[in-house]
Amino acid sequence: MITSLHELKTGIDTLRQEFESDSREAEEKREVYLGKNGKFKELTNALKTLIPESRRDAGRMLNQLKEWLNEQMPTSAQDAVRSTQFVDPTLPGLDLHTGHMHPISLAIEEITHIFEKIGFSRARYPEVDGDHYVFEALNMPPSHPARDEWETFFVDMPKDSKLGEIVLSTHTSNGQVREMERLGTPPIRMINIARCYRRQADVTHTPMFHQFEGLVVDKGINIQHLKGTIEYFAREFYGPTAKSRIRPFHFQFTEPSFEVDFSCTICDGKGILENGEKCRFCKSGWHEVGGAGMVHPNVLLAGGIDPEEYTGFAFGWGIERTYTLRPGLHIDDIRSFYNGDLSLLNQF
Ligand code: FA5
Repeated sequence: MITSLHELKTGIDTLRQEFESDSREAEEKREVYLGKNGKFKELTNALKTLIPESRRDAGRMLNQLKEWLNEQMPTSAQDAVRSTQFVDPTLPGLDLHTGHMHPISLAIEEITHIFEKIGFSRARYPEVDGDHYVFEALNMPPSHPARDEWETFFVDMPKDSKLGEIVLSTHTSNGQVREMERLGTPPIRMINIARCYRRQADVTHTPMFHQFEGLVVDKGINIQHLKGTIEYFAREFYGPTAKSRIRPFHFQFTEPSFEVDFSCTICDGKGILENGEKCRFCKSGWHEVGGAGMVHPNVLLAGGIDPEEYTGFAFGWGIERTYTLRPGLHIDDIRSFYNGDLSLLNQF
């Protein structure tokens, strides 16, 4: 029991010496010296046992001791910085894994932007549409054999008096006559990007896929405008060395019609790699991406436009297919776009 200031001073000095030679970890030391039943608490009992006149000085001495003890025992954060294991608090934190938009959404944004730069406007038309816009207005009357090529999903519901049978649109060309009807008079410069559906599934086909459809109608539009637009897209999307070509083909709604190819980005359109081997990605130097052609006069008529006065071109390409040709991407199976395959998604 402490009964004089002298005894208290001796107790304080002893505690300091003991503390200085104590090799315990800071946390443990804090508990032993400043804890609820710690050594400092023991000394404070003197405040009860000293005569009242000495208590003021005793309080001052004990406060000084407490301050000193606190200085000797840093908080754990300071402790970490001072510890032998160096921590640099200015380093950037751990990179959090963040997601991003789906590649198809990114492509839609990019493709829209590319065409907007040359005066096209994005249009959107129903993906559940009628036979009228998907086939009939596109110069494919009922029972026409050309309809067989579009492996169509029919919706099990009554026919619509104007639209006919309801189908899941097989291509974005259903927007052609809709856009002509919407605008009435040319000029028309539409880019229609939408989901399409066909009864197909393999490494290059999915039952649901995306197309982007260009339609330009005005006075004096010819094949050179079509070819120039295709070249422009190839260079914007694949890079300045990309080339394009058109090959004769047949679609009911364009005349003449073409298939559109872009040069292979692996072998630069040569079909042969630098080491002399045949390019296994393309085999011939080219990849087909979709169709194109000059709008058939019957389609202009269906849209209420006089084919004697106006001409137009149209093209329709698959987004998934267009992506598989992009340099730096490895997409062996386009079904991976839709089954959550991270090896594909992480490439974007
Ligand atoms: C058409 O769909 C025409 N409407 C294109 C067109 C538009 C021609 C305007 C003339 C004028 P095609 O059936 O070839 O054409 O399809 C075009 C592209 O869509 C294909 O080259 C391919 O890239 C993509 N495509 C078609 N079916 C699928 C599918 N099941 N899965 C993924 N992509 C597909």
